Amino acid sequence: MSDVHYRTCNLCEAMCGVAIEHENGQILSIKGDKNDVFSKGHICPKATALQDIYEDPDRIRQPIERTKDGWREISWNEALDKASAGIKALQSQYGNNSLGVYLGNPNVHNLGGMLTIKHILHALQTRSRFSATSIDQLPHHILAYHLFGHQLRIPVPDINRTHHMMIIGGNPVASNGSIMTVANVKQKLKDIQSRGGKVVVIDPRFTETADVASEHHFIRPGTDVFLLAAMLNEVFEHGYQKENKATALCDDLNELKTMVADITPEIAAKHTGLSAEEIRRLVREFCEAETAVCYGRMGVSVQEFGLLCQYLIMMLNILTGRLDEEGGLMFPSPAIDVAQQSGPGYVGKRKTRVRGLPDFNGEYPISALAEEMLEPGDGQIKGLVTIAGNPVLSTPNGMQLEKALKETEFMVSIDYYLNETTQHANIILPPVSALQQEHFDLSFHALAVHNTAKFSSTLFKPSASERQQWQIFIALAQRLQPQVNLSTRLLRQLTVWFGPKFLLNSLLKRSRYKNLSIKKLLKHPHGIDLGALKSQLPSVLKTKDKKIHLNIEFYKADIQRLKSKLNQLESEDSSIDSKILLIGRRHVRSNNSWLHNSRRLVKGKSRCTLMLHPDLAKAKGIEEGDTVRVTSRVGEVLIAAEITEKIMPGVVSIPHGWGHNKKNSQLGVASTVAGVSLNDLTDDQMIDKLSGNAAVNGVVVTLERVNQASAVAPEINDQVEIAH
Ligand SMILES: Nc1nc2c(c(=O)[nH]1)N[C@H]1C(S)=C(S)[C@@H](COP(=O)(O)OP(=O)(O)OC[C@H]3O[C@@H](n4cnc5c(=O)[nH]c(N)nc54)[C@H](O)[C@@H]3O)O[C@H]1N2
Ligand SMILES: Nc1nc2c(c(=O)[nH]1)N[C@H]1C(S)=C(S)[C@@H](COP(=O)(O)OP(=O)(O)OC[C@H]3O[C@@H](n4cnc5c(=O)[nH]c(N)nc54)[C@H](O)[C@@H]3O)O[C@H]1N2
Ligand code: SF4
Ligand SMILES: [Mo]
Repeated sequence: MSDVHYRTCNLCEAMCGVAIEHENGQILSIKGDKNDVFSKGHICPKATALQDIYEDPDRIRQPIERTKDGWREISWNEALDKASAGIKALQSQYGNNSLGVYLGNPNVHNLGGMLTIKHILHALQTRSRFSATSIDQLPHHILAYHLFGHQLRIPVPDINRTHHMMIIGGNPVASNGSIMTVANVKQKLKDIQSRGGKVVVIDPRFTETADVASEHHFIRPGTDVFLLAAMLNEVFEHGYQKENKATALCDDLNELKTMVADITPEIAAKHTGLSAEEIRRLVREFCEAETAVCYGRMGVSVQEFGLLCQYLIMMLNILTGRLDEEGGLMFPSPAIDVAQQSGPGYVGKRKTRVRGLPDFNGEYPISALAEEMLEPGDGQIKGLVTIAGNPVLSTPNGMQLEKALKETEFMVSIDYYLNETTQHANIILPPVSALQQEHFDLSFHALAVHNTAKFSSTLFKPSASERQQWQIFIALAQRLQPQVNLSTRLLRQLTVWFGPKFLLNSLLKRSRYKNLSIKKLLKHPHGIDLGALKSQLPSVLKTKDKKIHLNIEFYKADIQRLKSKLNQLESEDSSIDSKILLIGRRHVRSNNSWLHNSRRLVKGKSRCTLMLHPDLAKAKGIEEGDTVRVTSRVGEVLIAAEITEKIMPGVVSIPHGWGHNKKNSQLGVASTVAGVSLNDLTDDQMIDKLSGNAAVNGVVVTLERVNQASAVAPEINDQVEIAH
């Protein structure tokens, strides 16, 4: 007899409920759970990957060690002993900070890992910490810290009730939303229009989201900051400001007026590609709408003015009375308030050794990792621990990082794939896959557009020889740092005995919602509905005086940089092929770099193509399917051309996360659809100076048609020199 298991898919931020039919340890089907209180039956094609990852013969199930004769399986005890001995030896020779740590994206999707990561981070005793945050949402955290007093106090669009949504640099129909946990976003965007509202998309590509929007505007990559400043300017010009509870809690908002005074819609029009009239109309419609919200995501976060862009977006929302209002930008009320469980954050306490880039909350910008490993001298990073990350494909100038990893003296990876990054490790410690874990979305309930709570139990029990991520963390911490104070010792021991579930349960017991517990959640396998977003100012604030601090001086300082950029643009030739700008893209059947080993997801036409506009193609003599050499300051790739009007002339796009052609990976399926890595072109020196966030959108490239009709050369990465 088959059975149905209900759980939340943890592959992306959308928290879809899935119904998994299974029999005798075999999965028969994965469908959307129609009764799920949050997602109501919606899933995307990636849900099937839950099965594919679980069954993948390439997924590592036992620790492995790299030897002269290749990889060999070793026992957990041997692996953990060797990993900790290697780390200790490195640190005693070169100092604690000679060990780098990189945390990748799936860490925030792993319940046990999240509840126990402090043990391993503490035991590693290094300040050389990096993560995917600084090629992603770092601006959101800095902004939340500055304005609302905590890095995790992040308001989200009230998409369910808004009448006007302006989306700048986000493609939620493909990505399923980010810093806005929402299932079936496509329907929700249609619903806005059905209730008489409008969805405006501003993006250098006519994306899948643009396709369902009311209107779309192309924008030249990296120029959003001018558009947003001009929009604020226009708000002041026309007196569109609206007072509400949020504005009453702010410092003097009029100070913003001088900040943006010089950036008129005419100036923005010159560089963005939108006309001054369009900009004025967009502002008017936004301000006149019954409810409205402006939402900016990766496209504006990972560019040279990432933080200033996010600041201006927030100011637009605040100034026009949209913060903490229904249909505007609202704070979720999750069952577990993650902001109560962690420190508020801090900006720029330390600087990186080589380039002097600021840290945030103890993490340095990822763009600095490779140079910190390659540049000799005191404080050089000589060894690395990666946890759920693939920075060779995911971070700027991936080949430079690859070079650094080849030279590293000792490396441990906690990961279940032997991929472009982990192949450089000495020891790989593999945790179990998603279906073998319990799940509760600590991170994404807190960013959700509707308040719910759901606990998923384990579908397949791990075998005696497999380990949960948290078990690896604790076991490694015990070896690295056996002498700890009594409370840490106790906490480690209790976690070993009861699993991190007891921690979750105690957090639920302290929830703002009464009578919550794992036991209660287990009785509701489709989740518990906790209601729509509610207005929460000022109690939601974590600032000491319960006020919103604009920190205007910090952001004003960046206006000088904006003006230099403006001068630079003024002096540039604006013909279509004089300065070609590269951007990324996401596809609904993919997830960063690590779902390409699922045959069901990668089948069909290659998706790793160079998108370019017919006018640009013509100017460069490129035809559909031609192999094109794309060159940036740091590298080059050969890739097939896909000519489409759905991209702005003068802009090209390559999806990130491909490039599975490295010799020593063990990715049977992915290696047959290798593609090339976008991050072999993105530049580690191109950052948002204000935040330290990577700037991977708007990279200057040149194109050259290669006179061979065949597809991408298989080992291209090995032939390319890194230019410095
Ligand atoms: N050019 C460009 N680069 C980008 C982006 C972009 O838009 N453009 N996007 C950026 C963004 S938003 C992100 S978040 C980063 C992602 O950057 P990373 O997190 O470094 O890369 P991923 O591809 O997500 O790799 C995840 C790794 O975790 C492993 N893994 C999966 N699940 C688990 C688990 O439960 N436990 C453990 N231990 N390992 C697991 C996988 O095998 C894989 O090796 O990439 C960034 N890179
Ligand atoms: N299918 C799928 N889903 C995913 C992921 C995935 O890899 N695949 N990754 C997950 C992760 S880790 C994250 S962080 C989220 C990201 O979620 P999103 O931010 O929604 O994802 P992107 O597709 O990167 O959207 C960025 C958009 O910005 C546009 N853009 C690029 N440069 C600029 C610019 O200069 N200005 C403007 N205005 N727009 C620009 C791009 O064309 C693109 O449409 O997605 C998550 N979901
Ligand atoms: S959108 Fe797809 S990958 Fe994301 S949670 Fe839903 S089913 Fe999973
Ligand atoms: Mo991300």
